[in-house]
Amino acid sequence: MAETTPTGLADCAAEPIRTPGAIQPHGWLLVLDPMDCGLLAFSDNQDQPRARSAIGLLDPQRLRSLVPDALPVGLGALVLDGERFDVSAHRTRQHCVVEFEYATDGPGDDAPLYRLTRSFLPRLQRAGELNELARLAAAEMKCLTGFGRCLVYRFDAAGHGEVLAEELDPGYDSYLGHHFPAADIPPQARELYLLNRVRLIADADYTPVPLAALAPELATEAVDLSQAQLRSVSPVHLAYMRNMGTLASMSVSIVIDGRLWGLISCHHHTPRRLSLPLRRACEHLGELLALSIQSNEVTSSARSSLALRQLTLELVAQLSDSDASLQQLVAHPSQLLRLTQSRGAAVVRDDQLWTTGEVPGDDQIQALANWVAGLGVTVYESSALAQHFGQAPIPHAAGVLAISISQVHRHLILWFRPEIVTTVTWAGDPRKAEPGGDGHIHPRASFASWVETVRGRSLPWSAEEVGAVNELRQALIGIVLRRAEEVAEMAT
Ligand code: BLA
Repeated sequence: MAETTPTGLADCAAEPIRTPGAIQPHGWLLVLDPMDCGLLAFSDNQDQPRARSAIGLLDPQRLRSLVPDALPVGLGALVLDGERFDVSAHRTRQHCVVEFEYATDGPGDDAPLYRLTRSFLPRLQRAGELNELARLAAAEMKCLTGFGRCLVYRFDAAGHGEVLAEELDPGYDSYLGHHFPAADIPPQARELYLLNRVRLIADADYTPVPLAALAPELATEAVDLSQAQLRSVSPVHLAYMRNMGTLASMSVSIVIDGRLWGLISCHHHTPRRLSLPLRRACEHLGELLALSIQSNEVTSSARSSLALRQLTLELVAQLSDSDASLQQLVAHPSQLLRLTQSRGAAVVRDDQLWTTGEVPGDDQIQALANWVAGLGVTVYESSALAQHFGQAPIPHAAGVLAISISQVHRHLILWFRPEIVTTVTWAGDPRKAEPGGDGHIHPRASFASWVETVRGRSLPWSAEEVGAVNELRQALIGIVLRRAEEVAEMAT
């Protein structure tokens, strides 16, 4: 990716988003003592007598039974002075937090959950591949929530995101296929989104409501709001939303193997609320999608590993039948190249070299082999070799995969992939997150497509390909050892 201005991005990562000391105004919040349910603090849009009468309506047994760090539990609907609220509560390490959201007119029962299991799940199960899963999820989310734009968004290894699927109303710009830089969502936010799986920002123009403590010793900036539905969000992110023309947003985490794989992100041009039960259904949608993606990944990885293992066995069998010298591998170029989907390969045995297909010059290969051997690794892979080795790009070797067969000798096998020039469409120039006159970092102002041409890269090596050459390496070591034993036996 293009260079991102590092200045100020550390600020983003340092923002204490779990403890903003304030909430969004579409409800109010009480901080209670977890033992005696006494009032410790409340949001400033409430007064003390009303806060106390609200506590009187709650079941203290239920509040005391909450488990610290667990997700909030719904306490149902409650009417206070003629006004209806959706109530939820959770325990932090120190406090019991109770939230009262002004009830919305949206669906308030379990109908969305029923719909999810009845019609969405079977469709997910029938879907063949990732893009289809993502498309179904975007469509279902749009249907459930009525947001104007719903995106399914996947993070790559560097944390940049790519929009895999979207569902739009007229008047919403398309972001399909667009990439968003990692800096848009700083690390502490990603960490938090593993814990709380759904976040609603009802109105990006809102005025935060501060918490007020009854006792001076309680610093409201220290109240942990990580799991609070009403948590006030980062002002930088609110500016980001406004720049995007989005006044309401909701995002749902897609968590696979304990990792934030991506988000389902929803936008609306105007302020928008969703009821607690509906948000819960959205959370389940995210879980169903995550499970389906995971099972899809496991199946396709197993299928590809199996095919590669067969190829490895064929290669090894041919080698065992011959006089078992490493250079025999290039005598079967099609299998050797197919194993890693590469265009050229080389066998290096000390100063000797055998090659097949499209490869760099002999001297370049030897220099590269020297360098790889010096790294002291058994398997080396890069799909951007020029960033790591040599001053200039090497022809035919934008990407290299290599195995080292011996710790003593310079015996290596290398595979080469050519450069693939790609274009990446970013939603706005990612370098535009810059410090403003106030010294703080500001999100970029434009999300218009910005096309970057990426050079010097090959297609990435898959985990299965890296696994396959590692297996080949083990087998070759076995063969070499057996040959050495045979030679020793013949000598005695
Ligand atoms: C949070 N930034 C976020 C979130 C999203 C994005 C989805 C999570 C919001 C939530 O779930 O409530 C970014 N929104 C996107 C992206 C898409 C989208 C990529 O719709 C793509 C479709 N943001 C910046 C810069 C900073 C920054 C420069 O652009 C830092 C100075 C900060 N973003 C920032 C912070 C949060 C955030 C601090 C956390 C907000 C919070 O939860 O309090």
